[in-house]
Parts: sequence; structure tokens; C-alpha cells
Amino acid sequence: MRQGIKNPIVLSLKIFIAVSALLFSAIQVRHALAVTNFFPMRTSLAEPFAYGIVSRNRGMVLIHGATFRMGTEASEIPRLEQVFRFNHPDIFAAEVPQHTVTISSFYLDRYEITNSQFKKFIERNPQWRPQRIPGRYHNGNYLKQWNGNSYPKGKADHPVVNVSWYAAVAYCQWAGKRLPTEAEWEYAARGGLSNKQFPWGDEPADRTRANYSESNFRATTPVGSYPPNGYGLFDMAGNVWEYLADEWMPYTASTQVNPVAGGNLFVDNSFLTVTTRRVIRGGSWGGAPVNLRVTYRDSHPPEGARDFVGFRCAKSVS
Ligand SMILES: [Ca+2]
Repeated sequence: MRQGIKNPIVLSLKIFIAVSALLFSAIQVRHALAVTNFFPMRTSLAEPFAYGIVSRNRGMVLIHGATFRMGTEASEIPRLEQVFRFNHPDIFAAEVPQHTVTISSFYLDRYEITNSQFKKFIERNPQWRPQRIPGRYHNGNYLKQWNGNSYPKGKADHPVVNVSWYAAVAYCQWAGKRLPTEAEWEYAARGGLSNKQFPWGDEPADRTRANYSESNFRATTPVGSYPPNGYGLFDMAGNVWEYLADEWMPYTASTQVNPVAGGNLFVDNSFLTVTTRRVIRGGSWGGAPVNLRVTYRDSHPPEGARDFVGFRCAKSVS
């Protein structure tokens, strides 16, 4: 009699365990397929996967190699001056000439690097703590809003700011990554769209799309607070400007393959000898709509820690 009661319970338990194991395996297989890009997981993206992107890989997006037109055509400048109400052609001058660029596949962080991520970096690398960083690697503002090694309360998921370009490169190296190149960044910011002004298209900027001057926060917002672009990348427009590997140089008209101005991806200690300005991209919480354009270029000194500049990392596909 007791055996009769026990058997159905044991049987039910066995069935439950078997079904759970099957479900778990199915989830694992689906995840593995997604990572290897055979079966991309659909996420809540703002745009469709225009170029058959993407797989997610530990917070990064795999962006397939491509050839695209980088920058802005000179003939477009008069129209842009009208659209953005800027009466100075100089504001767009760095974006010309538009030129053809081919880039290899690469990974890019979906989000700007946050305070909590940067805290882990300085915990493991004491030489980059505010008290220890050599004076030549910053401008006196380095992590000045932090209290020693602690970021401001409630801002764990805000982008880290007041970091120098040197510290950004060091962080990416520690993470097994590198800064993106300017060409990679621009291609990624477009999110699969062609000839559009912003990561979301040609519609004017507004406070639902990005954190910039007209959002009126006058400060950073948590990363990922706005819809991602078509590649699943967040804050490619606004929140903080993003440091890139490239030296600040004019464009040339020639066709290029994997360009990086200055010729160095900085995967070794050579970044510590850099003294020339670096490209920054994407605009910030304090910037105008024109800065949010995917082609807009600006620059910053490598020691220039400011409260509107941060970064994200990239990784080559090896
Ligand atoms: Ca940004």
C-alpha cells in the first residue's frame, strides 16, 4: 500500500526533473546559437536588423564588416546650415570630404562605460586611482566628482565622466578590449541606416530620443535610458561624448581600409606617450542637436577629463 503511494510521487518527480532538464538544455542551445550568430535573438530594437546584424556577446554587439560612405558631402553643407540653423560652414567642415571606407567585423559595447564598471577597474589597478594617477595623464579633473575611490551615490549606472583618454585606453586594455576607431564608431552609430543624420534616422532630435541640451537634465542619465539604434547600441547620440582611438586629423578623399588616424589601435603601452588631440563623437547632455549627428566630429586633448566626456570599448574579431 505504502509502495503504491510512493511510486506515483517518485514518478512525478522524475518527470518534473526530466522536463526541467530538457527546457534548460533548449535554452542553452538557443543561447549558444545566438552567440555564434546562427540564430540571432530578437531584442526590442528600434529598427530592424537592416544588415543581418547581430549577436549579443557579453554586453557587446557583433557588427559585421562592411564598406560604407563616411562623412558628409560638401554639397550638403548649405542645406545642413539651414536645417540646423548654423550660419558657419566650419561647423561641418571636418566631416568632408565624404569618402569610402571598408571596416572589418568588430564588437562594440552596447553601453557607455559606467561608474560601477570603472570602480572595478581602479580597484584592480591602483595606479589609476585618483590619488595615484600621474599628473601628466589628466588635467586635474580626474574623477573629481568621486569621493576617493567611490562614485557619487545613486550613480552606479551613469556613464563615468571626468576620465582622461589615457584612462579610457587603460580601462579598455584591462577589459581585454580597445577604444573603437572613428570609422567603426560612425558605421556603428548609423545602425544599419544610410544617409541619415541621426542614429534613429532623419527625424529631428527630441527629449524622447537622447540626453542632450534640450532634455534639460544638465547632467548624465543612466546608460540605456533611451531607445537603442538599429544595432542595439545605446546612447550613440548624447549622454556623454565618447573618446576614440584616432588622432584628430582632417579626412582625405581616398578609399581606406580599417583606417585609424595616427595608425595605432593602442593595444600596448604606446598610448602613454600620446600628446596629440583625440577624436570624440556623439554629443553629450550639454550639446546641441547638431552634435548628435552620426557624422559630427569633435576633438579633445588626451589629458582632458571633463564632465561631458566618457567612452565605450570595442574588440577586434580575431
Ligand atoms: Ca554617447
